[in-house]
Amino acid sequence: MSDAKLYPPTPEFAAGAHADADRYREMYAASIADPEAFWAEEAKRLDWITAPTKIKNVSFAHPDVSIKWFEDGVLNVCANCVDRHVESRGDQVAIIWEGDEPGTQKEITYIQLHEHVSRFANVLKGLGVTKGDRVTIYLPMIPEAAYAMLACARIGAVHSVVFAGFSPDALASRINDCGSSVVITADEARRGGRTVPLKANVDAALPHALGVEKVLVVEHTGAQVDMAATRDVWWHEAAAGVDDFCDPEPMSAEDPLFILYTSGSTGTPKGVLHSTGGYLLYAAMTQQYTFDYHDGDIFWCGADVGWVTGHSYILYGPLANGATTLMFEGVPTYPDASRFWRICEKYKVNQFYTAPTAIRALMGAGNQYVEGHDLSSLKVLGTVGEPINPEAWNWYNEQIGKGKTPIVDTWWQTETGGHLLTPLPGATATKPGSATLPFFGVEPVILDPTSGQEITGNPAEGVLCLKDSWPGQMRTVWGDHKRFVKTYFSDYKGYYFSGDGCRRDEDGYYWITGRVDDVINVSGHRMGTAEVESALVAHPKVSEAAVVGYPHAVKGQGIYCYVTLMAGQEPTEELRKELRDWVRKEIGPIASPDLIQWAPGLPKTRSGKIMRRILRKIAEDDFGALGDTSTLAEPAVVDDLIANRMNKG
Ligand code: 6R9
Repeated sequence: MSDAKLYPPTPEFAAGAHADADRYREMYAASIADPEAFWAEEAKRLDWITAPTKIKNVSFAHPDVSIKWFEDGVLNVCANCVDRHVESRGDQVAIIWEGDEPGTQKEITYIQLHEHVSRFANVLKGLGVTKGDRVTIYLPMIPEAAYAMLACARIGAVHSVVFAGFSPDALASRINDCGSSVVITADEARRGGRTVPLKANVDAALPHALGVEKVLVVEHTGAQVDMAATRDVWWHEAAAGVDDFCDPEPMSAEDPLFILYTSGSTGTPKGVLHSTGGYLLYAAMTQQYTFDYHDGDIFWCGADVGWVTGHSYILYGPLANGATTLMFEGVPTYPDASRFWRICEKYKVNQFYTAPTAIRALMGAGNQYVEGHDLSSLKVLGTVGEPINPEAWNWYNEQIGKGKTPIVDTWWQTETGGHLLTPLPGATATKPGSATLPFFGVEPVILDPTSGQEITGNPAEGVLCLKDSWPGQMRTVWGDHKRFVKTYFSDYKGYYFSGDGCRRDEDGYYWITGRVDDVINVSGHRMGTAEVESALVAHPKVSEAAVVGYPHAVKGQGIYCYVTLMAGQEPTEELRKELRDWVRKEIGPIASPDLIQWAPGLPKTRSGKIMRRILRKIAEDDFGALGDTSTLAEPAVVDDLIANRMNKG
């Protein structure tokens, strides 16, 4: 694919950009040659209470793996995102909020943000929250989500944001894992003209999360909700009784900033822990360079704050840089498929960042939804979350970017805090479908999955690992450092293992080929197949289940479930629907099965291991390539599965 069409930056764009090709090369070389000097200099972009003198202290090879950046530095994340802008740009809008219903909007200046966040911090203190405590945030995409996160950072509490689409069970397990005693929620969320009963979900979760002492409730839709007398507190009532001044807590650079749960190939979701100094620095720097962000730009990241993309590129990165960041409550297709473009036009958005699944859905809706909207303010377009297919890339480029707006395909993970592979819009000639080249300080390597040896030279194909640390890297799995070491550092000693397969072409460009583990990527949402399986087998009529991904035109991957029923159960359409609803209830709507195939048996080895490789091939409609089936205990099972394969959704 090295012959793929190249889209170089225009000379005009390069001339005005933070980095052109030469600058990128120089800075990249410097960042690898002397990381200490490079990052000591970059650290100056933050306001430190005590500037760091110890820059990097990392060992990937140590049996316990230790990662520390700027360890003797002292700072406060909220002061960096809010207070320091109050003097220089206090009246500038910090957050533009666009509600689900067209016509509902708010603009919050840095001065106002400072007041809201300070009050929020004082309310949390009043509820007994102190430095190091964990606070679970289960909120819709409303400004209060930003206030809540920044308020935690202000007082040194560790936030754990749980996506508002997760079920009460998923919420309870995340509350329990990190031991939060306070939950922040709203009466309801609003999405695409519908409402989600968030407070009722919290009420349903709390009998399974007994450590919660206080629930702070934001009034959003005004719906009637139950309030438990001693436990539940209305945010607006509590806020009326506190001061709008609250000193930011001095934090060590290595103190935890937040926990964010993410799916792996085994077990329950992991609490990815991010640090204070390194994370903020990396989010800020990537937001500036990857999107070529300049003062005064209107920046829109269309993710949800429940995912890492929302943390780094709605909140922390843009606000650390003093940007105007746009927060959108709704969905791309409500009231119709022109919503994104209407918002871009309305606010004269300069940088727009979304997921390939949204681009594919809007492409499918037709160009009439784009036509007639003035998109001339757009300077950079971004994508994230999954590989982007060239058709979607071309549509984005032609219809939205009008053939002259650079597209940055950013590869990164919850674990990485910010972009690791990405073009810089003034520096990198792009190729549709490639995340191109490493960001400053990032050393990607491709390893042979069998020998674990680095494949040098081009082209190369194998698993993607990182040779050394970058400041935004996660520090541990909350409460389980052993799991951190085992998940990321044990398969390939001395490297961080991403879990992704990757190809490097003749030009040294990286092409992500997808996960090599049992993680699937559905509409840019990451999910462990094991989580869906355990939800299915929890149903009384299900005896066994195996879940794999399959190619899906809009979602990227769909969820394909093989289900074996308990003896005597009838495989009916009603039961299919019941199982779909069951999984939605157990995990949330994003985990809803696309296809359920009744399987009288699952292909297993003689030792009883399910042969997922075969199930994946059947789901992909690739029967010719089933591979070695000699270890199957009952080969006839496979013939049955092939004969009854479900049609693609
Ligand atoms: C930020 C985020 C991480 C996984 C990652 C990979 C996939 C993300 C991608 C991409 C191809 C891109 N992924 N960006 N694949 N091209 N530009 O998405 O974090 O939810 O943790 O998912 O998503 O498989 O390993 P997270």
